[in-house]
Amino acid sequence: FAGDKNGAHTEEERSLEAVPRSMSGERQKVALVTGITGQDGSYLTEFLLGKGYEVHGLIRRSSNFNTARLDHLYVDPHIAAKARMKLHYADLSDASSVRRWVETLLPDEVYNLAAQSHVAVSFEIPDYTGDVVATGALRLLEAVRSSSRPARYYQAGSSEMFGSTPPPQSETTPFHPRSPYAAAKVAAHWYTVNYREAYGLFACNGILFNHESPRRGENFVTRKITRALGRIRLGLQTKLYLGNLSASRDWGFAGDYVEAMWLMLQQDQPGDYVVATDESHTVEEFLQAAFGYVGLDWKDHVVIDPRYFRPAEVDSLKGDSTKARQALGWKPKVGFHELVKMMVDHDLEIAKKEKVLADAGYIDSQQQP
Ligand code: NDP
Ligand code: GDR
Repeated sequence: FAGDKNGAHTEEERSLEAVPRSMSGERQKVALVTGITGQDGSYLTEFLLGKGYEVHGLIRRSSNFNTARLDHLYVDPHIAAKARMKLHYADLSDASSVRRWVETLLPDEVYNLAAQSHVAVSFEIPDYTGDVVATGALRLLEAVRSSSRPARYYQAGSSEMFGSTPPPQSETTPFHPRSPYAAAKVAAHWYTVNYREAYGLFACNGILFNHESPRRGENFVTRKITRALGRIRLGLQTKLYLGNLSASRDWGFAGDYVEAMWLMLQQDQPGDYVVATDESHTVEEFLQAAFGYVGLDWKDHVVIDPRYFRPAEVDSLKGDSTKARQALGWKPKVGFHELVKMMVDHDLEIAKKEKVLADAGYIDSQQQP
């Protein structure tokens, strides 16, 4: 954190941040990332730091620290020459905080990744989801376009916007959202298009299909499966409760997808791009691949629990990312089976640590994550 673990800043630090310079004296590019503590935020930050950027992230207050995905990137801000990631408190539901950081930092690029991103949860808290996902994007766009030096803007759009429109889905496929989350993402998409058309803002929509990793939140289906599988393999649990296994998703690796976000903002003209593997698998196929990899049969462990069914489901998503591949020169590097193995291997290691603690009586192995 700049300043201290609470993100507080001295005036001296602020002025240093306003015009960051590399060791050679050149002006470094500055990126502002919302949702930096999330899965994509952490991969994007790694990527941008690797490109020599200074990265500022907006984090929201929580009663526990929520920066676990970034801890390996944290450098004490007192080592000013090395600390190129800085975190500041803000919230997309608080326009004044968003505007203040945009105007203070005058970033070259803004990546809007913040969201209440869980589709099922959006049915439980629709009002809040709409406020953060749709109006939050509008607040940020407004802050960017009215700043004294408008940044290039990336909006984290979603394949959920296609909803019930059949695959393959491309930039020209009509939206038919099936959840409050998806409807809010459609609004954010059109706000972004509108700010591009109305104000000439360099604003891009990435329409990203599902992307996963060992850093995926544990209540999304892929990670829920691999976390449980690690524990089942180590004898820490026996059952895994899931909802609809027949839904089909186009699953890629998050580490690959953040490069596409950056590439969109490096083009001569702003635009909207579908980012996907162009391959689709059912949840059941994911189960088969994951359990099969460690020599288990998923049918011995999975129990269907209707509480995980959604009021309206998105049955089938499969991208057509021809535009991104041709215009951005982007393509995914990690395929489906490699992704599954990466996540299972990672979660087997976590389960091994949990087993040591459980055997020593430090944790109750019956308490599932
Ligand atoms: P995560 O859920 O992992 O991260 C969401 C981030 O948003 C977290 O940093 C979270 O903070 C932050 N956030 C939530 N509410 C607020 C708020 N009110 N103000 C400020 N920040 C907030 O999502 P992903 O990293 O997976 O996804 C990144 C973006 O891409 C999201 O917008 C998501 O909707 C979108 N997307 C994701 C896809 C995917 O497959 N992963 C596919 C398509 C789109 P905290 O850590 O405190 O909770
Ligand atoms: P999704 O991801 O809704 O596609 O949104 P999620 O992993 O939550 O669901 C994928 C599919 O799996 C089915 N499913 C279950 N899902 C969860 N979470 N838990 C279960 O127990 C379960 N059982 C079956 C779901 O019904 C669904 O069909 C993700 C998020 O990252 C969004 O923010 C993003 O926009 C889209 O991907 C693209």
